[in-house]
Amino acid sequence: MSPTGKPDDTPARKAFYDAIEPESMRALWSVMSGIITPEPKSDCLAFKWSYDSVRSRLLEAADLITAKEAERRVLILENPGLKGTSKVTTSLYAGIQCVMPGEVAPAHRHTQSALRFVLESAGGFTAVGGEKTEMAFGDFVITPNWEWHDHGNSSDAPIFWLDGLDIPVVQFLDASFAEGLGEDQQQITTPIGDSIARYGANMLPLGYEKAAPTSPIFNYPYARSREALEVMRRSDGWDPAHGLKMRYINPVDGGWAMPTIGTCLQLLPKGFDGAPYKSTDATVYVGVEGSGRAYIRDLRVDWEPRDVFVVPSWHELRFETDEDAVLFSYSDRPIQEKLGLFRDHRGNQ
Ligand code: GTQ
Repeated sequence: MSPTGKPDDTPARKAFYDAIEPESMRALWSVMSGIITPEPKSDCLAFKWSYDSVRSRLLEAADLITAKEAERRVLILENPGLKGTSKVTTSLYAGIQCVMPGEVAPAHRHTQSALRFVLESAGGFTAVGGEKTEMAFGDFVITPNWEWHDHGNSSDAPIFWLDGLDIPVVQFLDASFAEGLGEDQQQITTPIGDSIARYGANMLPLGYEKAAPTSPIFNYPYARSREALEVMRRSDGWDPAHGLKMRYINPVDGGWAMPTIGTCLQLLPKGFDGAPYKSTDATVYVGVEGSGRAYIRDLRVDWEPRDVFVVPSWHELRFETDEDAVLFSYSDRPIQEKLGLFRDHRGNQ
């Protein structure tokens, strides 16, 4: 097999392709080089969304529709190379959600898994599976698939967060189910803070056995994650490409916190001049603190807090900073690892 070449389309061959097309057949040799590529090839483009623009568009949207009528008032961050697909990468979805003071986003559930990364919140909350959690800046909150969830805002300022979902994966597998509860808010059956106390204190209830593919912790508070990075920076152990990069784990088995989406928090120190790196998992980044530059193949992205940018599969990426900076990121790496597909590469070429 020639990984790059494709046999010529002679007139007789073309006539043959046309003849078999109505019979629902296609000649493999006429398409093979496009479907089995020597390296990842994607329509997904490197791109950045400035938070200020998305935020002001969301406030415009708030004059047009309530969170309740919309069910979720979200502006999808649609990759410019994947127009009309509601995808940020080939496998993942991103959106920014806004809940105005006093509003609720009514309870529903679906087979898609969701993460929230909180961008602005003085009193936002979400309820998942009978437990409520407050949402504060930088918190990473999980909605496991098929769990009831509703969101609300009891403060006097709008709240905003980044939604990351595996919508394209579920769509690809034709496995989407969804239903509304018929009530704005689900019943709360568990005290606030129960999950993190039970599963997030480096202990587990004796005899606890893994019951679901998703972490039983559903809010990983920023204060704790950030503190870990701050203490770790005092010693060596910086990665030449990633700075200090930590992955959020499921405490039950040490695996990724979500079965389909891998999430990380990383600290890039002031003056970081990162080594080039590429991997097969297209990744969505969001600025948390500080600012920096990402060089993604030929594109330079200058990011600030709350800006979102996407790095497509197998695109060389390099970071530079002039001040301390923190980034949150997510990708489909858990799926690729389970399937033995994940690859990465350091250095040029
Ligand atoms: O908050 O439940 O961005 O169901 C897309 C679909 C958010 C949500 C999204 C959803 C949600």
